[in-house]
Amino acid sequence: MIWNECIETADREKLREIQNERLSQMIERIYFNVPFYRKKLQEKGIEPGDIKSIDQLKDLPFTTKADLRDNYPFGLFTVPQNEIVRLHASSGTTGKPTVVGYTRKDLQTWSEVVARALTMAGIGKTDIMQIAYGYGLFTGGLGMHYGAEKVGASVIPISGGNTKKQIQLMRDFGSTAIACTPSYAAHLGETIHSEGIDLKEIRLKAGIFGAEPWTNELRKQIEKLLHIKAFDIYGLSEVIGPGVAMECECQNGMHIFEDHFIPEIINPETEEVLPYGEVGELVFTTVTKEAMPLLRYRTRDLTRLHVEKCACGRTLVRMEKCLGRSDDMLIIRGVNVFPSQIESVLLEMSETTPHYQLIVDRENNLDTLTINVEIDAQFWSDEIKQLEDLKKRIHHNITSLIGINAKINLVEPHSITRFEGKAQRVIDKRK
Ligand code: DLL
Repeated sequence: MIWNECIETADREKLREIQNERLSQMIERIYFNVPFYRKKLQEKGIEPGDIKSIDQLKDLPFTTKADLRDNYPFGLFTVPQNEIVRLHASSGTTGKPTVVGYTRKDLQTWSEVVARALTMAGIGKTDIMQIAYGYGLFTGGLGMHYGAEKVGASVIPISGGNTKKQIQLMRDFGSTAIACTPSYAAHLGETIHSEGIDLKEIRLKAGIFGAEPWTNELRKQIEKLLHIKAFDIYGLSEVIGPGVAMECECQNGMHIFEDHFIPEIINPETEEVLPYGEVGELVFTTVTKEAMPLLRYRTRDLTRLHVEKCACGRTLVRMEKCLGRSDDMLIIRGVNVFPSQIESVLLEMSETTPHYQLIVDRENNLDTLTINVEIDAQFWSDEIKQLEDLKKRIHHNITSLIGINAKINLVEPHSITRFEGKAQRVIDKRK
């Protein structure tokens, strides 16, 4: 089923017309209402009436996370406070949070895109949906919540954490769908198994996982642990929250809701726009947002776009699973390493669990990488030889993929910290 057939399967020419018109209106809104944007546009000699087509996007200025911080908290809002009905914020690792505001219409847009996303995963009126993303300033909980209500599912707003209670409600209420981070889904699955709960008592059929990068290998593990189909959902608070893009049943990339969020891929160094199919940084222009529209917002997420029509019938562009964020990319002795590459290697091996930790340090002016790998209980052995063999295999597989010599530590089952929200797998001691 398709939630908004008219848009999701629209002819690309028709979609383009919608985008052109919305972009032109958006430029007008930000020019007249946000001093920051007026200045930036004037610096490029652009007047509101000049922009008539999305082909002109490439000539427009970018917005970065630093711009959001500089205008903290409400400097990029285009409407007065009395039109703002919700505020969210993402914590970030340093300094002030990034603030986002929504008008009533923005909240409707948000529910609409999440409704489209959930429909892609086959979720509707007959479903009981457990929302285990955090509720609060994080957009995950409330964002999914209103979309799930819109499709008519019975929503369980349990929020993140409290694993025992999650499992109890899952059994007692008969949840058929769950939304949480993929790392937490893996933890839930493992707990169900370690508690000896019969999977027949669990009615889950679909999981909506996102908010952090995850590999197809982790997908397979979660699907096996929970007997579900696992879907990838992408989003970021600055743009709206969850529901910027979502996988359909074909699972060959996430369809971007382009009538609201126009994507571009750029070379992060030269800022030049790259053609479909090339890897680069994802940039979004939010053409319908009222409270805080963003012009060419640099997400730092690395991926590529595909425009060919999908077998599901949708014509919306697809983005591949994120490789990672350019700021999560580790440079170890000059070699670029993404945590997701290491995850793929580890999870292709049956002996390891989806829990690992990367520790980067510097000794004698040389970068070092240590990987703590948690071993599945079935394979944890008292025999040193057996563990040594496993360690050698992991070392070999990782070195042949990333080309650097990592120190591998095998650690006992259940010894690596579990996260209820986004997992933190990298400790970079060089910083
Ligand atoms: O994580 C919104 C969200 C909530 C998305 C629930 C999906 C589900 P932020 O906290 O602002 O918002 O973090 C946004 O998380 O730029 C990506 O780096 C990463 N991210 C989000 N979804 C995915 C995904 C929410 N499916 C940042 N795959 C983004 C990879 C993701 N990375």
